[in-house]
Amino acid sequence: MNELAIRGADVPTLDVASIRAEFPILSRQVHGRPLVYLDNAATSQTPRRVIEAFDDYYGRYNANIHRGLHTLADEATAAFEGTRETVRGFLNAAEGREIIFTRGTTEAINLVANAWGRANLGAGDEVLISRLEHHSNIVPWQLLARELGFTIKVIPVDERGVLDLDAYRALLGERTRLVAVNHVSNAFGTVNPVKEMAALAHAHGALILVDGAQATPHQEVDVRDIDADFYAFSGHKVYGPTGVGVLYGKAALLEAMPPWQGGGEMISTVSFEAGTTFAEIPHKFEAGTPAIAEVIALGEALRWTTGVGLAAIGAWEQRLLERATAAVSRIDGLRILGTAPGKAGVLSFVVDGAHAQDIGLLIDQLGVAIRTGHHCAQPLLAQFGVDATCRASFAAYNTLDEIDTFAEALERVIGMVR
Ligand code: 7TS
Repeated sequence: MNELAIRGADVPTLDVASIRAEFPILSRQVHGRPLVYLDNAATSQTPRRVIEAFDDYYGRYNANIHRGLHTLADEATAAFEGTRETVRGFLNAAEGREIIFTRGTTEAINLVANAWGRANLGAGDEVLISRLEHHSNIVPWQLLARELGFTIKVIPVDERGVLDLDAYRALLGERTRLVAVNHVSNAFGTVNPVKEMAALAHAHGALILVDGAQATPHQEVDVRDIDADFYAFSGHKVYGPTGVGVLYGKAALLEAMPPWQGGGEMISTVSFEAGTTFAEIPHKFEAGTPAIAEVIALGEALRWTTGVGLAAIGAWEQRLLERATAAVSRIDGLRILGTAPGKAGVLSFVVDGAHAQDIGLLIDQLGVAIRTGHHCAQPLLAQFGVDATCRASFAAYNTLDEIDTFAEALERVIGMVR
């Protein structure tokens, strides 16, 4: 088991063998071989206690929240609101009411665009995004810009996939209203200096929205230290369920924003004569019955993640990344895309004479799950002259043996398609 335990300078040990035992899916076979799951940036797997949270909820206390004066409703409400407190702690937000549950990162960004954006953006204004963005932090701004007439400016990246901070400084100006950037790039793994970027945005009177979908699974996040105005992440990338995510927003900003979706739970009073008044935050932004079981299970996932420790998880993933990088670098004609110093556990690459899609399909036959395609980052891939890459991405439960299996399988597959 020595190989499976790491001990960094002040990083606690990660016992990967016992972590693996908590994930039922990791013992399944694919095409007759043990599953090697390296598509964690798309969706991570869920430990048993997250899966059991669904059983517990539907088997014991399924009820709509915030509205019933009966035992089941009280229990469901307490578990749901308990998760809000878990998320507050996870992000080190100042108050629970700054945590809004959404369907995921995508919906969180659309919420900011539609609620804050519609109230604050117009012709002559500028929104800065980066070339590293996932489509979910590009398209909502494009849709809104078409309607409201503001301009989108793009922070460039260099050949390593590192944001050009001098260009960022030059793009910031008195017209800049918002900077919307990811914390960690899903396609390349680049970790962006969001704290520094936030300070620069604020110095120009602009707000900053940080897309944390790829950061929260790999490192501790402190929204107050970053001084993020908005911060978004998805449950299913951080050992939790699909269909749930979070928007953090500073209380004063959320309070000043109009609601986005209307419906039950987000009102104070509704009257045909006097009109409608809205609930306080966070409920103003949580119209309708939310994904109650998913939110409760997300709480389990975040407690599991912090229990293991994000510093240890991040350090282990660096070991996996180093091993994988060394192994694939030996392959003739293979080019790694995204070589930012200190990048997260994401390995994107292309291979001369072998299309990414073919590699992905064939390596799946050997039980290895990687991602192939544009990773919803077409503007980034276009700069590098490719329309698809293969991407292996790592999680706490991956082993060094799995990395070796992946590298051997990759060599075999490339030999087949060339
Ligand atoms: N932002 C980033 C940085 C992402 O990586 C993703 C999903 C999203 C936003 C959207 O998250 P969602 O949960 O709302 O869909 N990224 C990926 C990926 O890399 N492969 O599949 C989904």
